[in-house]
Amino acid sequence: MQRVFSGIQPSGIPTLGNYLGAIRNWVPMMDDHECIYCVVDLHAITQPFDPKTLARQTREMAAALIACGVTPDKCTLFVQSHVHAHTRLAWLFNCVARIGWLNRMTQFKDKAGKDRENAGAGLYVYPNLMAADIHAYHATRVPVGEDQKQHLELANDIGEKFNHDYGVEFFPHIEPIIQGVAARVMSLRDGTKKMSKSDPSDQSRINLTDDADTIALKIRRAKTDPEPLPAEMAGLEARPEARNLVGILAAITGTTPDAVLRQHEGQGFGTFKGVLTDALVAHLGPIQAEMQRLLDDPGAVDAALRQGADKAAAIAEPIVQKAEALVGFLPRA
Ligand code: AQP
Repeated sequence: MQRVFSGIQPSGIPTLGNYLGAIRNWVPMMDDHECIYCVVDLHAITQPFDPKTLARQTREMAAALIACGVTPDKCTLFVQSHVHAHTRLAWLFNCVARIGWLNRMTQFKDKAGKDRENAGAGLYVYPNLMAADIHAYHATRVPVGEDQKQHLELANDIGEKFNHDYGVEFFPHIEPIIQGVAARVMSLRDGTKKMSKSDPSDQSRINLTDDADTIALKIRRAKTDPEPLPAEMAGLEARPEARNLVGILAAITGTTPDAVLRQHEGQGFGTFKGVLTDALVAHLGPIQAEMQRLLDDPGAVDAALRQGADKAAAIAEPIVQKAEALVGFLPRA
């Protein structure tokens, strides 16, 4: 069975984008892969964050994952900072990766913005930590969006250079499991920008915890255009906001965008947004109820995460100790 690693940052309440693009796909993968799923709090502090809310957000993210069906019994679910193997291997990788490789990473350029000199060093070496997350488990399959492909290539470059430098075949090649473009959910305020949990505008996204009234309001206010819906997706090429709402309804109801259009052809957005709201409320309601039930007993969530961290460390410790031995460190007596 192939070993999968995937992570999600506790940088806010998970959005509909995180759910449709990542979390929902994690569930069926547990049937035929050995899955290691991680709430990556070390990554979350590479961008501005609030130390007062980080722990709560981390637990909430874990509860959201479990509520969406990422059952701790069927996978290894844990918090990144609870397993020290990640940072130890990341340090080795800081010394393996070349500055020139990191300079090519487009996500750093996007996230650092114009004031690059002032960006945190953690944001710069983020891809090395991501490489460590995966290689610490000898994971060979990683579900990623298009935007993360470059980081995965870097993880392979790092693994290969380590193997070459130390004359071993130690870190395996990682294959991406690419999620389709349709899995990319866009902002409700700007159809060219992805929906993001850290977007300053709460109106730009559906949070998994939004109640029915909030969902209805956000969808009602979602940017659209006055044209009716066409018969086929080709007719939505220049209408990114409309395309996004059609894509969301298709994803949430388990059909294709073209099938949605066949059913709603000629409709204006007043009617269509009502249908979309009802579908979202029906789909997210049970997830929210389960998440609330879990958060009413935070001790149980924390206990599940502790067990997950024990399981994760049992896999990662021997691998990272071996890497440290290859580097030549004196073992602790
Ligand atoms: N809008 C999206 N559509 C589809 N998939 C998405 N993902 C994120 N946004 C969308 C997927 O969610 C997973 C976890 O992402 P992450 O938390 O590691 O960071 P991110 O990709 O940067 O997500 P956010 O929500 O935009 O977080 P912030 O605001 O903290 O940067 C990934 O698999 C991602 O592809």
